[in-house]
Amino acid sequence: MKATHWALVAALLFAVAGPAAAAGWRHLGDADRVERRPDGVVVHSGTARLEVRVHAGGVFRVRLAPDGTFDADPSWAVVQGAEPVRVRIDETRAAVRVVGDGVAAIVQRSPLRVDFVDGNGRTLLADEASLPLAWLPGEHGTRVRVWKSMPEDEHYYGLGDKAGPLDRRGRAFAMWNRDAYSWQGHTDPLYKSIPFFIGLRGGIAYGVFFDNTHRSSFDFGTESDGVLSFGAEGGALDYYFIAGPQPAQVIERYTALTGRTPLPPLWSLGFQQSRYSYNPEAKVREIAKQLREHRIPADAIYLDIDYQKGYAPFTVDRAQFPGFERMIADLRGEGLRTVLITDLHIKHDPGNGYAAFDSGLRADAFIRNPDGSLYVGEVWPGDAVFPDFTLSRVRGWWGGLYRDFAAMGAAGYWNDMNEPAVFDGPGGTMPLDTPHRMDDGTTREHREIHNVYGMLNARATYEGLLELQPARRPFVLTRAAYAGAQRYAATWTGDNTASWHHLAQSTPNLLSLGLSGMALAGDDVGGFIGSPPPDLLTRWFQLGAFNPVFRNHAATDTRPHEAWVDGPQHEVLRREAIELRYRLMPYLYTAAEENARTGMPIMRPVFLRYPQAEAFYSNDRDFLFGGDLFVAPVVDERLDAHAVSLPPGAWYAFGTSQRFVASKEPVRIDPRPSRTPLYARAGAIVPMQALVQHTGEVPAGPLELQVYLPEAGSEECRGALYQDDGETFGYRDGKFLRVTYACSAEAAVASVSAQVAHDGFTPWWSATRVTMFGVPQRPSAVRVDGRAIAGWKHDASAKTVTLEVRGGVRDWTVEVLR
Ligand code: MIG
Repeated sequence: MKATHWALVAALLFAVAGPAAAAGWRHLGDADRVERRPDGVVVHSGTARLEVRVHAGGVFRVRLAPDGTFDADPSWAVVQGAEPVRVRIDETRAAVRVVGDGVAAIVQRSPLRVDFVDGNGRTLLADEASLPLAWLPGEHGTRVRVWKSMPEDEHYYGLGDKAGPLDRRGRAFAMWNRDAYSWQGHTDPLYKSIPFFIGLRGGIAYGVFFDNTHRSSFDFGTESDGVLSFGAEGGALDYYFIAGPQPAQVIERYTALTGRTPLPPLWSLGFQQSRYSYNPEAKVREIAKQLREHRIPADAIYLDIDYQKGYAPFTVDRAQFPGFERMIADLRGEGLRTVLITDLHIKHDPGNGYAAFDSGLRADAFIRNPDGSLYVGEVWPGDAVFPDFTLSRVRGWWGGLYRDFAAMGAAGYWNDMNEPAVFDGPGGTMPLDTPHRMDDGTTREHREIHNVYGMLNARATYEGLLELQPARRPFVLTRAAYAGAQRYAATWTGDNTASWHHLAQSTPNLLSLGLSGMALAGDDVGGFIGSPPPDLLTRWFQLGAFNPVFRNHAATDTRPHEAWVDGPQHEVLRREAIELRYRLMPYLYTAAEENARTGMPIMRPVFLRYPQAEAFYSNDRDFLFGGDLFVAPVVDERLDAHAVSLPPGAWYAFGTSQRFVASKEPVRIDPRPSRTPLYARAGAIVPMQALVQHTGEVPAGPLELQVYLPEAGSEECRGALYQDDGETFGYRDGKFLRVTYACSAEAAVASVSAQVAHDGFTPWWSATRVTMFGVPQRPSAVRVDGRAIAGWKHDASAKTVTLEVRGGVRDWTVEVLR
């Protein structure tokens, strides 16, 4: 090693280890002994033990036990059991190599530390040699921390919905669920704790999941140049290293580990109208009527806290909502589902016949203080009590609270305030020493359960609904989350603000949630806090139309936010944005099914599909919607030409034959477009449908396929379609339809074909209308399944061929002879 390098190490030791050591941190020393296991090694170092095991293909688990005993702590997040993987262990004087599935963990003996290396010998992630793993015993548990070297050209993504740029490099973050009302770009922490990040360098990715529910922190180079670290205030040092090499594989493995989002009900992908609050009943009915009169397609209306009596969850203020059940049924008749807020804080209201409180008290469902008395905190209802969601029997009790609302026909539920937010509690939550009871009879302090509490609330809701309505896919919207919450709920980014800054912030937050396993996410379209000027609100609708959850919401005391409030010019643009989303529903639903099956997010950063495209590593504005559409939204108020850099390859302006090839020069769109700039990949096959006013309406007409022809023999051309009843779990018994599409463009013939991969559901259509983009010359003939057909159309100026393939579900091939 060069002398300068040693100087650097010394400086680092002084900068980081120095003060850390002074504060009493104990770092791992040398390895004394290595024990082999079928799936890895356990290494002894003094009293400490370090375990490095292969958990599943490409996934290593690293655990440290400072005192030599590993806690049998079951994880709240991990659902994947350790898989049998063939592991090879080689020992040398300096190191032990654990090789599983092409990736190696190299356990260096002096000092004891772990490096992860890929099959090509490239180091993916290495403990900082001068700073081995460390722990610091304290009054409330032992702090733990890991330091890793941080290559200069590495980028970091994930950690859930953190504010600020998508690339986390150069910043530090805490994990502590917090009611972050009016959060801004620099605010941290926010509502969720997802201690998972992705490292990306030169197109090669890996992931780290630090499975620790205590307050934790991640530092990407602020504490010390060239060093990243993560650790927690207590609990185990227990993390997973997840190999790629593609970022998509990292996500697939992370979501195999922590679970995937079950297929959502189709209606939840429609446009959702909300406000704090729509009350009384007449107001709700009025909004429903307006949606339909203005022909704003919509699938859901939310009732916020004011429908309840005295803000007591699971009650209805009958003075304001005399015909609550009838209202829900009438809305449903209009194709609008009702989503009810059901906060977890149960009003402390003894002796008044309040069922949620009385039954909870009887069931001993509420959290108690260390002295055994009920823990009471102030929230919306005034004095409130809090379910002990760590107990499975309490989750069961909570789930039963939905019985009446489910019977009334409510379609979805909104779990807000579940960080938990407590107005008069220390730090806005409950005291850290409040005990939570566990199924095994032990208790855990709030400091350990806090970050997972909201997820357990969502879990209780989801599982309860499944129990009540086993054939229905539940829809739950949660504000707080821990890793794995995607198994139970969709989410949103909390109380954002009606500003251009927040419009721009929406995309990195939602992309990050998608990278972190929570793909079903949206933000409050229009901004929650404050009143957006008309053009901001219009832009927000135009962006929100490409968010997985598309919900317009606003706080009390703000001006109305609905699509029609700013006159016909704005209404037209907002309606157009919503209509395009509905026309794209087959494509969107197919992307949602892919997410449920593989974890691949619906909204994707460009680097997810094009890992080598470094120009997009720090692009916070543009993204892919599904696999094949590129969205370059307008997120600032300036009127300048809109510059768009396209992802690699060739792209079409959506719905046209106008083709662009990505180059270093951005495409400039001038004058400023009235729609969101949208592009389809050359080689995309996009399934669409006729416009409907809600997802329950049967589209009139054929399935529509937009085929964007690639250059002869160049880009891959394919598409997919997934359909089912949109509502039940029938798909688990094979009641779904899957069609794959392929196309090719040769000099003499352009062809597109459909192949039915699974035929278990009969969709609405009895024909497919194919529109091929990029056909300048009038074809000499068009054939379907080898036979020439009539009735096709060529539009010379649009450079399209349109034709219809008769019949519902079947394989077919279309050939367009040039
Ligand atoms: O403290 O239920 O983020 O969406 O409208 C405010 C009222 C409580 C916060 C949520 C917001 C919701 C509001 N809630």
